[in-house]
Amino acid sequence: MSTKTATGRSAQVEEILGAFGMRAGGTVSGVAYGGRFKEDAGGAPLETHDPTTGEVLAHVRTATADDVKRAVSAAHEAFAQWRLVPAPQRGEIVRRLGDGFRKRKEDLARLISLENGKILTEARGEVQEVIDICDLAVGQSRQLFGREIASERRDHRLVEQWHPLGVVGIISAFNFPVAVPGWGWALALVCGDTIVWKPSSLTPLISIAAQQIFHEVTRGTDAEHVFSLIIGGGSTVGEALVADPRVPLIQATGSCALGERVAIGVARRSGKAILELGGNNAVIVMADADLKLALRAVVFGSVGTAGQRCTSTRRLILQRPIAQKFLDQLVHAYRTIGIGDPLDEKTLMGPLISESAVKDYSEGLAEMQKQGGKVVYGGKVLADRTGYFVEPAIVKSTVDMPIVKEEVFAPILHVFEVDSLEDAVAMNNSVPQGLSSGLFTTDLASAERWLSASGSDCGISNVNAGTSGAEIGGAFGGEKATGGGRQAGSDAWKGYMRRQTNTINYGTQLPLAQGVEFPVD
Ligand code: UN1
Repeated sequence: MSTKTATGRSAQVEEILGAFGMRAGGTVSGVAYGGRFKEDAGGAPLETHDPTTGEVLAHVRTATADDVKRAVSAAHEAFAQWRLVPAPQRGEIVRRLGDGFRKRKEDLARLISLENGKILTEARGEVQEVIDICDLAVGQSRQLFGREIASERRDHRLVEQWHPLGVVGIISAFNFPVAVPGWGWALALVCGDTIVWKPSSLTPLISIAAQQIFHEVTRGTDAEHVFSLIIGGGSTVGEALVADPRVPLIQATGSCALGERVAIGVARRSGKAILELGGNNAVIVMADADLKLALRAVVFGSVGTAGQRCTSTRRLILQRPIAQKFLDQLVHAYRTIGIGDPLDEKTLMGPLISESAVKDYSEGLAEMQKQGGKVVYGGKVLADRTGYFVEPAIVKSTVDMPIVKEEVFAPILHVFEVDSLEDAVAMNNSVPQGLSSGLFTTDLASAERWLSASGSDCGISNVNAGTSGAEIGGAFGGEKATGGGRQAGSDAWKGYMRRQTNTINYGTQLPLAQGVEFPVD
């Protein structure tokens, strides 16, 4: 650690953990159901690390497959009552949840910065994202409506309504330890579902803190038992959750490989999945673009969160006339990025999450070079300090490099040159993933072509805005290998409910649809 003395740092760590009743080197339970933490959880012990120093932050008691069964049973039982609570009253609980996060915003942001390594402003933004989705869900709780459809039969009414679905399993990743699962909590709860949450084992303390907020907010209410936490490995806890037929929906965020396991596991029992998997997001900068705007968006997209967002910009496609100029400006901007302690307000890039993430970065870069990529900036692991720090890297690549089709979850940006918008769009669409994309141009026709049916094939497609940092009001998710799921705003709530079509005959005859005659005396 370069910016603080060891003692200063330890005091800071104690203070951050202390805000949630935890202490450095202590042991905490990562299992909670039925409204309380289980202090005797007996799964494999887990250590969580401070990515800034590499030191152990705390030890966590994890769930066994039996705990998962018990947590699902508790959630299943709670569902029987929770689904009967009027939706706007469920919304009231979610309003209090949002207020709970508002009250603890700074404490939680500091814990996120500590355990996840993202810089403070982004950590605050992440907690804000939970608050925002709670606000949205409160309004939504009064708007869970179906349609009335014109019936072809006299004296008949054809309607659809939406009912609570059941227990929702939420599997979330380290990179957005509260915002992305928060999209699920907020919507699932107003929709009348109960939740069993399996967060990433890389950020257990953050999820324990979130669970505490949940307990504080719901103690003594109808919602006391609706939210469970099961920290533990994917092969025990994750698989048990995915396989449980009492969990009709799994919301999962993570790699494409994880998504495949979840999709197959859930399909085996005809469950539903909302998947948000890998991205391989491109920004295209046309020669007529406002380059200043584009530069800021590309730097935030590629270096922000140390390149560990699913929406991080991984490919930069430059139109040839401005390519060299833009690349020079980008390299210049990269040089000014302060890398260091994420809790220091001046830092723009914190550490990667783990030693294995550093390995993926180094191996990814080595493979890119082997395949013909040229590193034009960065590429080094910062060995002058403790923790998991690397330089952000820019690599001049070619589309025929197989690794360009993969999501390397690290701050590495591939740069390409193209002649036309058509070539740029084809390049954007040439990877297996389809999450986010952005075009920078001042030409209206180019912008509209980009957004048309033959433009970007991604779930998120922007004009003069980068690939990351979406607002919660829109539906979030992507196509192809990204999994096709949609979360957060728009009508994503429908994914957390079951639709029922109702035909009501208020007449004295029984006319059959499609004109079928079936006389019975
Ligand atoms: C993710 O990285 O899994 O759009 C989600 C964004 C954030 C969410 C990222 N609002 O970058």
